[in-house]
Amino acid sequence: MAGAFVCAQLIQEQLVLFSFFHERSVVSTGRNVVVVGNQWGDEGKGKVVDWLTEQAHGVVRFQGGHNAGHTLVINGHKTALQLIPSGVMRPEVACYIGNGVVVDPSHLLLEISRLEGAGVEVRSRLRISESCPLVLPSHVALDVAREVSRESRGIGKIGTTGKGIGPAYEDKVARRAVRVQDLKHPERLAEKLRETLDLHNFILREFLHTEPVAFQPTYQRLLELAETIRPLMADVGYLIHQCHERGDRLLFEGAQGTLLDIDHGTYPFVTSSNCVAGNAAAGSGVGPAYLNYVLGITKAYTTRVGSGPFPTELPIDQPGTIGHHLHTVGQERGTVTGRPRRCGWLDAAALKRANIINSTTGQCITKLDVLDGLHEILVCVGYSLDGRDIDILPLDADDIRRCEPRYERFDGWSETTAGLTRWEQLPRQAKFYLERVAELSGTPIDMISTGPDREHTIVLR
Ligand code: 2SA
Ligand code: MG
Repeated sequence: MAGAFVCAQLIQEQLVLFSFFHERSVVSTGRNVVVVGNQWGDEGKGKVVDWLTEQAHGVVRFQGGHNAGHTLVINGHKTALQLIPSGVMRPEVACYIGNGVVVDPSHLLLEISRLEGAGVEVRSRLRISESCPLVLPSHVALDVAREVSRESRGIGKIGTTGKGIGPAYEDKVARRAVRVQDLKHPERLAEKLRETLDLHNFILREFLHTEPVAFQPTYQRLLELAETIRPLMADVGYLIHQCHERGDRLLFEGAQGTLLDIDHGTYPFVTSSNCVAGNAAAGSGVGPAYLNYVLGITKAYTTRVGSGPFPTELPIDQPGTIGHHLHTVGQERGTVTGRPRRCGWLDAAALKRANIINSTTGQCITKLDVLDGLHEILVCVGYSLDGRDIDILPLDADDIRRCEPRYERFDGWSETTAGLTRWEQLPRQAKFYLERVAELSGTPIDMISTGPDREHTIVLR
C-alpha cells in the first residue's frame, strides 16, 4: 500500500514538474531564481521579474536603493518602482527588502503612497530588514556636490543618479551608518545622526563648499517616518529561511547590472553595491545554497547611463545611424532621471565576463525587436588592446577605454519579431544571431522577451 502511495505521489510530482517545465521552465529548473542584469543596467529586468513572479511566493531585493527604476503598468497607469520589489504588482506575493539595500525612508513612504493611491495594497506584504542602512538627506547633498566637484576639477562626473546611494554605502562600510533598526530607538537615533551629520557637514562645508544639513529638521522627519516604517521592520533573512522551509519559491530581484558592480564593474564608473548574483545571498541574509537558478538578463544590444568606458558605443544623435535607431526605437531613457542612455552593439566579450561572475544558468534576451529592420547586425567578440587580441572585457577601466572592438557581422531581418511567443516564429537570421550570441557569451539562452507585455515571451528551456 505504502509503495503504491509513494509511486502515485512520484508520478504526480513528475506531472507537476512536467507542466512547470512547459509553462515556466526557468522557475522549474530551480526553486529560487536570481534575476540579474548582465550589462550596465536597464536590460528589462522589471518585466521579466513580473513575468516570473506568477510562479513565486515572494520577491526579494538585495542591493542598490531607489537609484533603480522599473516601469510597470498598474490598472492602465504606468508606475515606476524604485525601491519596492516588482512582486508588489501581484497581490498574493510577499515583498522583502534585504539588508543589502540602502533605504531612503522618505522615498519609501512616497513610493508606498503612490502605489496605495493606485489601489495596490503594500504595507501588509512588505517587510524591510532592520539592518538596512538609511539614505539621509546629507547623503544626497554629498552625492550631488561631489559630482559638481569632480566636474570642476576636470576629472569628470561618475554620472550618478544623485540619490545619495554611494555616500550611504560609504557610511555602511565605515561602520557609522544609521540603520533601519535605529528608528526604534529615538535616543540612539539622535546620537548616531548627530555624529554622522557632524562628519557630513564638515565635508560639505570645508571640502565641497556647500550648505550643511541641519540636525533638528532631519531628526524630526526621521521620527515621523519611523511611525510608518516600524511595522514593516523584520528579520528578513529568517523570514526568507522560513519561506524556504515551507517550500515557497522566491525570486531575488537584482538592480543595476553586473558591469556596474562595485568590485567587478568598470570602476570607478560603477554603483556602490555588488550587483552580481552572489550578492543575492549576502544581501538578503541567507546562504548561497538557497539560490538554485541564475537568470542573466541581456539586452539584444548595449546601453549605459552615466559616464565610463563603453567599447561598442555608437553616436546616438544623427538620424539614419544605428545608434540613433537603437536610442529612438528602443526608447532608451533613464527611468529615474530621464537621462538619455548611451547605445551600442551587443558586446559578447563583456557578456562572457558577466556570465562567469554570475554563474548564469541561462540568459533572457530582451528587446530583440529593436533590431528588426536593420540590414546588418554586429556583435563584439573581443578586442584589440595595445596590439594584443583579447576575448574578455578587461578589469581596468583605462584598459577598457583603449579596447578596439573586434566584430562579427550578421545578416539582419526585415520581419517584425515584436510580440512573438514561439521560437519557430522567429526569422531564420534572428535564430542564427541568438544561437551565436549564446555560444560567444558562453551561456544558453532560456528566454526571449519580445515586448513589454507579459505574453510577449518565448521560453526555450
Ligand atoms: P549611483 O546613483 O551612485 O548608483 O550611480 C553610479 C552609476 O550607476 C549607474 N546606475 C544606473 N544605471 C542604469 N540604470 C539605473 N537605474 C535608473 C534606470 C537610472 C536612471 O533604471 O533607468 O533613471 O537614470 C542606474 N542606477 C545607477 C549610474 O548611471 C552611474 O553610472
Ligand atoms: Mg532601469
